[in-house]
Amino acid sequence: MKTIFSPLHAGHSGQTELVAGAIVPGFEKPSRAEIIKARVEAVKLGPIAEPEPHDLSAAKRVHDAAYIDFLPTVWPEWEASGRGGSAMPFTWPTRGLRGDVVPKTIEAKLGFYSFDAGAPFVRGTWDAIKSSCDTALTAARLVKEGQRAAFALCRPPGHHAGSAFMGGYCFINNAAVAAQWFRDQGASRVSILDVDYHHGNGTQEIFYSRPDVQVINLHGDPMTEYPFFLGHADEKGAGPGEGFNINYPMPFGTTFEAWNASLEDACRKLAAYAPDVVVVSLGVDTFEKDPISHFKLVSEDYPRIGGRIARLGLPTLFVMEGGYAVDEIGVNAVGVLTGFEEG
Ligand code: Q9C
Ligand code: ZN
Repeated sequence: MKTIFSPLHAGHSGQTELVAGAIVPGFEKPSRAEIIKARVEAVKLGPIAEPEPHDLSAAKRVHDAAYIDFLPTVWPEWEASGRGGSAMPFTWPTRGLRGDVVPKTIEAKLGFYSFDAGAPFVRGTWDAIKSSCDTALTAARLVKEGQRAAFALCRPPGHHAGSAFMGGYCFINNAAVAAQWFRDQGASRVSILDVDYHHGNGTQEIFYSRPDVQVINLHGDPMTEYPFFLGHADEKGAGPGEGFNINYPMPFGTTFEAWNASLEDACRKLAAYAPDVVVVSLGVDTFEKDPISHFKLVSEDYPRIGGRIARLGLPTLFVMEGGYAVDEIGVNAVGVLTGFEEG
């Protein structure tokens, strides 16, 4: 299958994050995408091409226009204000505060458009966000034009970003933008299968009241795992979307055997929905050596995941999400893709 990749991701580099009370170098770093790209080349998965630029109208189909228009202003305003380090918020309009007035200070605007401090900006961040979205849309077009599958090697990832908020390393929800693009191109139904270790809270929020995009998530139980405030099994969709959001929260220590039982159930529900196309939010932070996660999948499990997805027999867009064990991220992520091609 073809891979879409943009070198512009590399400008989103040197971010810092807050971990257990300490400011540390970000886990979501450029080498992640470079190592995956090198593995795509090493196994000869297929050609690698750069994304075509798109205007922001596709992103604005699932995100608030004001939120998208804010993103390119963040770094210039942060820098002009004399602030240093990575641009990130400190204050959020949580319960008891006003969430209906956009403040004027850049740090406050970041809080207005975030749910955590986990999506830091540096100088090259906007160009990376834009190229990541373009990557998903370009790969989506390959699938629409008849390819069985395509790989959007997106960085930064997207599944924590909601209609009007960033967080968890995510800014634009690349998978959601692609899913909506398929709908706008004539697909009747689209399924999003999110196998990243973390719950894709942004994707769930975007499609929660809609029957035309099925959202299925396999993830660490939010009672004990980030993003904590969404991802429970009783979140099944609202109104016309009731029944079209499906969550599989799992405990720390989950091995492939138990995880795979959730995948099997998910694939049956997906097949019953009979979508025209599947968008896979592909995170490999389920890996046993992932530095921020607590599942126990091993490298041999990833091709089996790809094989099961292939047996759905549906056009499939893979969109890269998380995975922080950089030494094995190429083997694991591309393992899903080679498993798909052999399946
Ligand atoms: N103590 C994705 O995998 N963890 N995002 C924060 C701070 C945030 C993960 C831990 C994890 C975000 C796309
Ligand atoms: Zn994740």
